[in-house]
Parts: sequence; structure tokens; C-alpha cells
Amino acid sequence: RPRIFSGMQPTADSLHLGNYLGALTSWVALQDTHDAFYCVVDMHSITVEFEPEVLRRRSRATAAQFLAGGVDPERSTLLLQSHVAAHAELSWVMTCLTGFGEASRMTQFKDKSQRIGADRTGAGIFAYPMLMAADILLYQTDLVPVGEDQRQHLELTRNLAQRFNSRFGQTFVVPEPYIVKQTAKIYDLQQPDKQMSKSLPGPGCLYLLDDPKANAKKIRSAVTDTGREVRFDPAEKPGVSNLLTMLSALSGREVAALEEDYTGKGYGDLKKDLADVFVEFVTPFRERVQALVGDTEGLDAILARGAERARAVAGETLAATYDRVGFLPAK
Ligand code: AQP
Repeated sequence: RPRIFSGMQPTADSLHLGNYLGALTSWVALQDTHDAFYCVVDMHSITVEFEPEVLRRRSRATAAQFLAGGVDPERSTLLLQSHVAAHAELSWVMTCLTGFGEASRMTQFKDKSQRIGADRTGAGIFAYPMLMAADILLYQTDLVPVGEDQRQHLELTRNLAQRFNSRFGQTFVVPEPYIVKQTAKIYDLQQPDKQMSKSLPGPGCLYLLDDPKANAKKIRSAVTDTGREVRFDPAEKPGVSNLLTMLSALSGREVAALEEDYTGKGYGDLKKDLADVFVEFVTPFRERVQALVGDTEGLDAILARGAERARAVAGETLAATYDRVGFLPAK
């Protein structure tokens, strides 16, 4: 079965709808046909400010949300990045293979360092894509399900794999991105020209674990567009199109069918229906997360099993890499 790797950072207590629709739903769909590794990338999350106690809580909460969203630990490998030392080890090799200019051109680095300010930007933000390349390449990954924002990092990963292979001999599978077109980018409810993200201020981000009533209110106050017609047209009607994308993904109905449903109806109806479907989805989701987080031992046992399987696969790749670059084996 082809191999998949993907990860999410434990940088919030709750995933937002962009994380869920952009990534997690594909994870769940792909685990039937692929050998999947799904990772809570806690090492990535210390590239920005963090508190140890909060990080502990969020790492478990993120793993619990993967499970509640449908990741099955019997079919997929669920792991915490810091449990597998090979991620840090391969990341160093990747860093030494990357050009300074090449890493400086990453949009996420440019955006984040601009937002945080050069003085407060840690070198970890700069090295982030090299760690991500290591995450992916360690598992000989064929396919990486991500949102559109990760395309550039994945391109770098592919370049690094090719560069290493041609200099040191075939070692890594060169991975392909897997981006589901319809949900590649979920936009902020208040600023529908920007991707939904926890770093955007304002009430435009839907956190799955927040009070459903508060989220329903956020949906009802979403920015829409001039005109009245409910039509999918991202250029002219970004707000309405975003709501249609979300409703389509959550209800399983095609956007074209939804457009027909709303002939003669208004934006208010669309928002109300989206709020209802969203609440219907998050209510059992929240309950499942609560139960999983309440059973710390059970959760930690799942992560321990995942780490063991991951270490076996990652260890082989790391040993081959170290040998190819000329590191002597420890006798
Ligand atoms: N708005 C989005 N639409 C579609 N996919 C998205 N992803 C994130 N936002 C959207 C996808 O979610 C996965 C996890 O990404 P991450 O761990 O990098 O999450 P993040 O970047 O911390 O999420 P934010 O909210 O965007 O955080 P900030 O603002 O801190 O950068 C990835 O597959 C990503 O593509």
C-alpha cells in the first residue's frame, strides 16, 4: 500500500475548521487504501512561543481530535513527533542540504517573521521546512495530504529528496502533495480573502471545540457579499463561496446542487443551514474528544504503540542516510 505522512501542530486547544476540512477529512478517507502515518508535530510547535504545561495538554488534545475525527489507530500509525528521535536527526542532514537563500524564500517564514518581528523570530521558524522535510522523507512517503498553504514546503521537500538521491544515491522516495481542490483553502469568516487561521484576529475562525452556540453565531455574522444570489463565484462572491464550500464538505452535497437548493432564497438561509450542519457535526465530535482526553492512559498507550512502529520505519531510513553521508556506524 502506498505510504502517507501528514502532521498538525499542537498550537491550539482546538483544531479549526480549516485544519479539519483541509487536512483531517482526507486523512480519514485515505487510511483505507494507504499505509498512513499521522503525526502530532510538537517539535514544530516550539518554533513559536509556548508554555510547557500548555504544550503537554495540547499534544494530547490534538491526538484526541485526530481520533475523534476518524483516524483509526488500528489501521494508521498515530505518533507524537518528539517520541521518534530520528525526526530531529534527519532534520540536521536536511538543514545542511538546504541553501540559505532557498530557505529564506519560504513564504511561511517570510510572513511569520514579518508578523513576529525579526528580533523575536527564532531560528526554528527558519528551520521549520527542513524539519518538515525530515518528517516526510523518514517514512518513504508517497503522498502528503495537506492544505494549499503547505505546497511550497512540499516542493522544498521534493527538491531535497532529489538533491540527496542524486548526490548520495537513491535513498528517499520523492513524495507528491495530495491537495483536495475543493477544501484546499477554507477562508476566514470575516476576511474571506484570507485563509482561516488561528493567527488572524477577530471572530472569523471556527474552533471545533468551542461552544457550538458561539460558533453558530460566528457563522450567522459571517461577512457576505453585495447582491443576493447564492452562487459559487470565488472572485465576485468570496464570502458566499466560502460558506458554500463549508456546507458542501460538511453535508456531502455538491456545490451545484446547493446552488439549486438556494434559488430564490437568501444569504440568511445559507448561514442558518450551515450553522445547523456545523452544530450537528461538532456536538458528537466534542463528546468523543472529551472522552478520549479523559482517558490519559489510553491515549498515551495509543501514542506509545504508534511511536514504536514509527521508530522501526524511521530508524531504517535514518541508518541508510547516515551511512550514505559518511557517518561511521557506532561499533
Ligand atoms: N484555512 C485552511 N484551509 C485548509 N487547510 C488548512 N490547514 C490549515 N489551515 C487551513 C491545513 O491544516 C493542516 C495543519 O496545519 P498546521 O499544523 O500547520 O496548522 P497551523 O498552520 O498551525 O494552522 P493555522 O491556523 O494556519 O496556524 P498559524 O496561523 O499559526 O499558521 C495543514 O495540512 C494545513 O495545510
